[in-house]
Amino acid sequence: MRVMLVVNPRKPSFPPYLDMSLLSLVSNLGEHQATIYDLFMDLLATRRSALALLREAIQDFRPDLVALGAMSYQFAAAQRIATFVKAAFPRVKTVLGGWHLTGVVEEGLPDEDYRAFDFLIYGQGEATLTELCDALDGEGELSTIPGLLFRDGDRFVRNAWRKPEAGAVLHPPKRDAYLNLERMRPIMRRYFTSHQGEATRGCPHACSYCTNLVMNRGVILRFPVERVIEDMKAVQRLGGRSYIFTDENVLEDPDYFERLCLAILDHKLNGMHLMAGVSTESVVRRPELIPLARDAGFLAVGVGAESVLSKNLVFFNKSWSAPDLHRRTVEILNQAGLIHVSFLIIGVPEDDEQRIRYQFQIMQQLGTTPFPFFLTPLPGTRLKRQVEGLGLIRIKDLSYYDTQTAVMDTLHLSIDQLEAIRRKELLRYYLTSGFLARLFPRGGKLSFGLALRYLAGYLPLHARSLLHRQGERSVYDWFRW
Ligand code: B12
Ligand code: SF4
Repeated sequence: MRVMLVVNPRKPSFPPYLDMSLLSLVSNLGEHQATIYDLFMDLLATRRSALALLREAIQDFRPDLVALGAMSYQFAAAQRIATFVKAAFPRVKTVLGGWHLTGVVEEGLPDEDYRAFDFLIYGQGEATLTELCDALDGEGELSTIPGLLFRDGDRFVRNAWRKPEAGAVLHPPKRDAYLNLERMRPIMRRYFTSHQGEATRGCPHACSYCTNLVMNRGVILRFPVERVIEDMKAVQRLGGRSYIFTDENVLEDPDYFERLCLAILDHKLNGMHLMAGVSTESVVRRPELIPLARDAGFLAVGVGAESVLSKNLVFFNKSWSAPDLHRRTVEILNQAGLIHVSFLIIGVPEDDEQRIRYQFQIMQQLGTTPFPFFLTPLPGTRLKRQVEGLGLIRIKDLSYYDTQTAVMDTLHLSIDQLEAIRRKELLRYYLTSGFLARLFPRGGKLSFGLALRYLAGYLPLHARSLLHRQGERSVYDWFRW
């Protein structure tokens, strides 16, 4: 079977990311001939229209199956690509997988919005996609493949859930498995291009707004440290400099993380720029790991704080990450001279202007950069079930469910007011916090170039937050169809 995995071209932010999900899928397809077509990178490299590029790629590779993934805000783009593929190449089968679909399946059977797809895969996809390809080659039955939905006439039949396995053995990412590798090379080598990698997958928590629970079901997969090291070297060989861990919390297992950092130092890979997400509780548990992480090349981390109000954390089912742990986390990170942002979710039903402003101010006083998201009822989450009955959801079009657009009123504020408050608070923060000075921490080893890289990555997102007006399609739709 010839499989072409197409990168969803609807992406919000600079710098460009090389998606981890498709890399893992393409690397575990066994004997099947598979490639990734990074449509996003080709749009960057060529400035041509998306559908013309896609047509060319399909004519070039001649796939039997085109595979697409999508977050909720990207679903319409995946749908559009699949519709195009079915119309222009009727012989080619289409399959959709990923976070959005997994959330939708959690809520019931997908409806006619999915008619451009022949197959749907929910949950982690490596084994299911391989078994689907085997079955299409005549080896095995569709009805016995866990994690698959297949068509019976107009409707989908859903097979049983495929339980993620903590001990699953997955092949390391094939970093060169791109159809458009040559065109991508110059972009891959750029300072700001983020190559993604995995050390662990999964999270033991169940925050109400997060899709992780439906995807990974609390199962945690840890890859051997040597595998991570080999993968970092592969990225280096491609000329990559920035490596982002997609782990939900790279510090989840402190002993494992310590071994990883020591191995990075041992193999002299600490010249790469590493980034990761961390939880407050894990930073505070083993503070001595933070200077070690810095020495190993970790440049910036995102802290999963979400709020400085205990009441909000209870609402998020996240009281294990108490405000005090966040305060201590910021101290530890600042002492080590690591760049960090603290994620902040605003738009909780009880939020009024005062509560939101208070949270921005506290974060500023603590010495961290608030990185705000709007509370978004993503499909399959407990949050969606919680808020549906409250009548607060104003925007139903999922293309806006990017967490940077307010889609839900609070009991006291409309979505327009929420957007206006975020703009005001972000502006106030940038003008009064000494943000730029903090990019060059005393005793830290950051150069101006690195600071610029960091800014290049994060400022457009904030700029979008500042400039965005309700109803505008924003930077996501810059490419031509
Ligand atoms: C790393 C990460 C990022 C990175 C990189 C994103 C990227 N495009 O690669 C950054 C920081 C940039 C990011 C940003 C955003 N993210 Co994010 N991110 C994650 C995170 C933590 C891990 C994703 C990952 O790469 N995991 C490792 C890979 C190997 O696993 P995987 O992605 O789950 O892929 C498996 C399955 O999903 C499935 N699968 C996926 N695609 C496909 C396709 C096919 C054909 C098949 C068969 C299967 C399949 O099989 C894969 C292998 O098992 C997830 C949380 C999570 N646990 O999934 C959130 C998550 C994906 N992000 C989310 C969101 C909303 C965003 C943002 C919109 C806003 C935000 N929260 O920051 C932006 C959008 C950015 C963008 N570029 O599109 C949501 C998506 C939920 C939804 N229903 O839409 C998630 C699930 C977190 C959450 N809040 O619940 N994100
Ligand atoms: S938000 Fe973070 S800590 Fe909470 S369930 Fe999702 S990945 Fe885990």
